[in-house]
Order: sequence, then structure tokens, then C-alpha cells
Amino acid sequence: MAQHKSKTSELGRNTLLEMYRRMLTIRVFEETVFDVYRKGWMPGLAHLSDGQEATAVGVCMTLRTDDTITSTHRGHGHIIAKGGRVEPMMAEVMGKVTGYCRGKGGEMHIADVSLGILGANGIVGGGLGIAAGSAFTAKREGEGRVSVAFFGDGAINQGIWYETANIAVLWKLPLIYVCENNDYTQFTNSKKLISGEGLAARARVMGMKGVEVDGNDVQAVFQAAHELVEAARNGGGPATLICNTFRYGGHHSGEPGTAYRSKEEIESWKKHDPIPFFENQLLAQKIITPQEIESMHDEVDKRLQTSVEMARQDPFPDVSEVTEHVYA
Ligand SMILES: Cc1ncc(C[n+]2csc(CCOP(=O)(O)OP(=O)(O)O)c2C)c(N)n1
Ligand SMILES: [Mg+2]
Repeated sequence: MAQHKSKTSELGRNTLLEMYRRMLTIRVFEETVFDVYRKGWMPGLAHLSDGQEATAVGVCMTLRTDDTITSTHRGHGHIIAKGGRVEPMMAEVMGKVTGYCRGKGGEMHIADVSLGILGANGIVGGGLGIAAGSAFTAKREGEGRVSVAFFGDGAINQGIWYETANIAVLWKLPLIYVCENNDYTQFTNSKKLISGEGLAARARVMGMKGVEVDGNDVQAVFQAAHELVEAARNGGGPATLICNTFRYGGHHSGEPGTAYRSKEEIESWKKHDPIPFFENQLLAQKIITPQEIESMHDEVDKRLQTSVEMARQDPFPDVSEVTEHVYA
């Protein structure tokens, strides 16, 4: 991954295309999971992140493989952005033994420690404490690793945010808080829930930088994240990046997401869809051709279809291992 280039204009073609491929992979993964859900091929509900791809990819492309991330209940995009493979992810979604967590985690609890993915998490704010612990370890080990905690605008009101932010500032931990501000906490507009002057101000009051960015512009996210990540890597301590974005679907796959959000609101965000937005930038800069875009779409579609076919044939974990690989 690109660690030392501070602007996307300094990134090579291959890195830019990889950013595009990962965004597209997230979009198609989410659409495929929704389809799998509707067909009754997975247990439970899916928490999808289509619409939010640029935030996940813009941040994760600034990271090294040994940097760590923690994710949320809406975590598929973060995992793909950090290099996770869609085949064991799809198997995990479908509860199969070939899944990242042997089918015992499900869609909300995917982890791959070898890639620094310390886990998605069904507890709102649950990843923040894990990320702070990882940042503490990174600081002690002194190898310049950073820890990124993705969290939602709803999670800023969880006590653990303040507890970890306090100690992270005091101890100058290499911890970057990345808020995916999609304006909603389940079915409530977050403006009704957040006091004071907003999310970035909350970060500043704790004594760290609070930077706000267009979360649907992957190049803007990359640049803002890169600056904060490199400062943290070099001993500058924690910071918070607020990425303004929007989820297209419902809070989960079981609801259409239109009862509490107007169609106009959803449509207006779709006009600033992160994927065509980046696509147009790449086309204008002659980094990609329309033919290459088409073949990348075909390649990603096929890969996702194959991942479903494979997972469908894979077995569920055997009942004899029900108490294995679990903590409780
Ligand atoms: C500790 C805790 N409280 C409540 C819930 C129920 N819950 C699940 S998601 C959610 C809203 C989270 O909103 P936000 O952090 O903005 O994330 P988003 O869903 O928008 O990605 C809530 C209240 C939970 N899972 N954990
Ligand atoms: Mg939210």
C-alpha cells in the first residue's frame, strides 16, 4: 500500500486503479450480500455500507499491512479496503466453515489479524477500546505502527469514546479515530442526538485535531487521512477524521430505509455517488479507459458470483466444534 505519497496526484496508476477496484468490490459485495439475504441463504440481517466506499478505501489505502483497524457493525467495506478477501467473507456471511471465523462470527464479526483487521463489532463503540489497546501496543513496540478506529456518528455518544480519547491524548497514542458520519443513528437523524457544535468540535475539546472531509471523495479522504496517519506514526498522537457520507440502504437489510429518510435525501446523495465521482476523475486524468472500467466491473461481478457459488457448496461447521474457537 502507498505509505509515503501524501497526495493522490503522487500515487502511481496501479495504486489509483487498486483504490477503484476496492471501492467497486465493496459495492458489488454489498449488493451481492443483499441478494443472498433476500434469497434466505444467510442467517440474520446484513448491515450494508454501499454509498460509504470512499471513506473505507481512502483511509485504508494510507495504511501499512501491519497497521491495525477496528470496525463497526457495518464493517464489510473496511475489511475489503484493508485487503480482506471476499471469498472467506462471503462464506462467513453465510455461516460456512470456510469463513474467516469458521462461520461462527457471521456478517457482523469478521476479522483477519494477519491483515491487521482486529474485527468488526456488533457493540456500538466496541472497537474503540480494542483500537486504543492496539495503539498502546504499537507505541510500546516502537515500530511506527498506527491504529485506526472506524466508528459511526451514533457512537460518538458512547462513554468509551471519551475514555479512550482522554488517555490517547495524554499518552500520545498513534490512534486515528475515523467517524463515518452518515447522519443517522439507526432510525434517528443524529442532529437530534449530538449536542454542541458537532463531531469535529468533540474531538477538539478532548485536545486533538478534528478534521472534516467529504467522505464520498476518495482522493480527499486519502489526503486528509494520510496527513493524520503520518503525524501519528511520527509521535504526534491521536486525531479524529470526520468523513461525511451516506448509506443508501436501510440500517439493516430487513428495512428499506425510507420511512425516516425522504426519497429526495437519498437521491441527492446518489448524485454524489463516490464510485462514478472517482471514475470520472480517473477518466478525465486518462488513468483509465471506459473499456478498462467495463472489464473491471465484469471481473468483480464474476468474482462475487463465484464466491457465492463456492460458499453455497461449503459445509456449515460441524456441531462437534461448537465450543471451539470461541471465548464464551
Ligand atoms: C452498545 C450498543 N447500543 C445500541 C446498539 C444498537 N445499535 C446498533 S447500530 C446502532 C446505531 C449506530 O449508529 P452509528 O454509530 O451512526 O452507525 P451507522 O449504523 O450509522 O453506521 C445502534 C443504536 C448496539 N448494537 N450496541
Ligand atoms: Mg451513523
